[in-house]
Amino acid sequence: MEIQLWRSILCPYELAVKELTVKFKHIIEEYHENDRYSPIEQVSGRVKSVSSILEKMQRKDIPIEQLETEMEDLAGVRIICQFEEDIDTVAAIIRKRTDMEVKSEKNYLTHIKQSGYRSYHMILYYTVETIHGPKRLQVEIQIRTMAMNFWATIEHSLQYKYKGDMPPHVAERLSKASDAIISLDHEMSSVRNEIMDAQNSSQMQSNLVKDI
Ligand code: 0O2
Repeated sequence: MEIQLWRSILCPYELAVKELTVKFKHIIEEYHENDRYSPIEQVSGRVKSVSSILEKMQRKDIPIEQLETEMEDLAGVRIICQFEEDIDTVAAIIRKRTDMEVKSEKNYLTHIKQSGYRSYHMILYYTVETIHGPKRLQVEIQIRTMAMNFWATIEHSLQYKYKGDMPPHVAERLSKASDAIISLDHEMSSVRNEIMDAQNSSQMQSNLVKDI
């Protein structure tokens, strides 16, 4: 297929990624403007590369006519949170929005992938306005902690390096590293809860002093 044709297919997906990235970044700003902790730490997005699309079409036997219905991650947005509990908050924010419709959700936090991959995935329907009129398309949202992202980024580059043929001892070490990431996320949440408890009790004490 000609490059121009690929560009015309992927152009609305570029717009969707740009719009959604702006919208999620704006949520961070709104929290900060209201002096509140933001459950979103960072946002990034990408349109799948043509080589990656072709590889997935071949692997999943997807004909070109069904590309846009079958391949749900042509547009992808990644939302990074500080703490694991923020992931639920972000998913709830997305479910409530009127400009995004949730098609499906995959919880790789409760159903950890064999590789050790953890993340919360949502497939959304999102409408963009193009010069040909409105276009409703699918976008994959990946929500994960900074620690999960650290693991997934390194594992993804190793998968690329080994071209899907990762030596078992490397896969084993990555699986152990994934367990360490689970412990790290739990530990950081526990530290955060302790700090919040301490802050709440000192706030209560200062309120008591004011009342006296
Ligand atoms: P990219 O653009 O390189 O990120 P698939 O795994 O694609 O056959 P499916 O059902 O289409 O299966 O999607 P799934 O598993 O819900 O999500 C696919 C995306 O999740 C991947 O995109 C990765 O970004 C991420 N992902 C899923 N499993 C793993 C994993 O074991 N390790 C890492 N690092 N990431 C994973 P792609 O296709 O890799 O594309």
